[in-house]
Amino acid sequence: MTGTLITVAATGAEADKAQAPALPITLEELTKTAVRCQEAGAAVIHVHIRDDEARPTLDVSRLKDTVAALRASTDLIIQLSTGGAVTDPFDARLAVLGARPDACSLTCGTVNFGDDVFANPWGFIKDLYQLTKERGVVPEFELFDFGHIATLHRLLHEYGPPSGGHVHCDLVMGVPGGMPGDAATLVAAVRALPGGATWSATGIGRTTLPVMFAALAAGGHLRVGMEDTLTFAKGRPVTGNEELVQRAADLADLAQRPPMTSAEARQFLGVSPSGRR
Ligand code: KMH
Ligand code: ZN
Repeated sequence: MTGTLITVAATGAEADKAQAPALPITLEELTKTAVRCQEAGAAVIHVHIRDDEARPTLDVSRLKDTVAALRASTDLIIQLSTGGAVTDPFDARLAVLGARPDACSLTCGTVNFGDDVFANPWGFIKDLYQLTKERGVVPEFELFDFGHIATLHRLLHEYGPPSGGHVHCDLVMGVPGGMPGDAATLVAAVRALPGGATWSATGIGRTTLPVMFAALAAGGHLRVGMEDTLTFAKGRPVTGNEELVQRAADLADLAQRPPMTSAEARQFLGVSPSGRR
């Protein structure tokens, strides 16, 4: 059994800074968060950025600055979101790879997303996948529902293995419109994954804890962070991403699968050695 890969999804595109003051939205807030999360046990940071008005943006020059700042201050694997916000056009989502991250998210299908639709048609998925291979960016396959797993099989069958050679997935559970965040669904989803794939899981909102316990019990890895939950316990807002990472790291220790270091995670995921200077 390996250690536990812990990813922090620190910001997301949906939460409002006014309602969640601990949400990191400036570059300074994000780098401070990243340092603290690495100390607490994270090995990967899943990154969404905001503009000067705190709105989500995919501006490539800002993304480049973000990648450089995170590389200068941490050893974390930098995984840029190509999902962005539900309003982002496909060309802007493809252009994210121009910021030269270590890794990126790649969602394997369209899903209802609360009152919105998170659109990921086949044509976009295959174009993004081919671009990750051309640019040497390691994709993490985001799976919000069972149909996304079928599309992942098709993608690998038609276009071959990803950059880095290893398939790692993230089950994003409990999104209103996606698969529910419970143990039975997690086990069924894991059974349907391609042979040899590894996986993390995250549960949105109140499904955070059931999904985390189920993932550890089933031998998976963990994603946590303020993109996915703003509440640490009933009635108690999250005070910072690091406390979510610390809780995941404590549970991983308890499960006798301690958090992977970034160096271990690079080897595990097939990400090339740190670009830190
Ligand atoms: N913000 C969601 C619409 C990703 O980062 O790749 C999509 C999302 C997935 O967060
Ligand atoms: Zn995201």
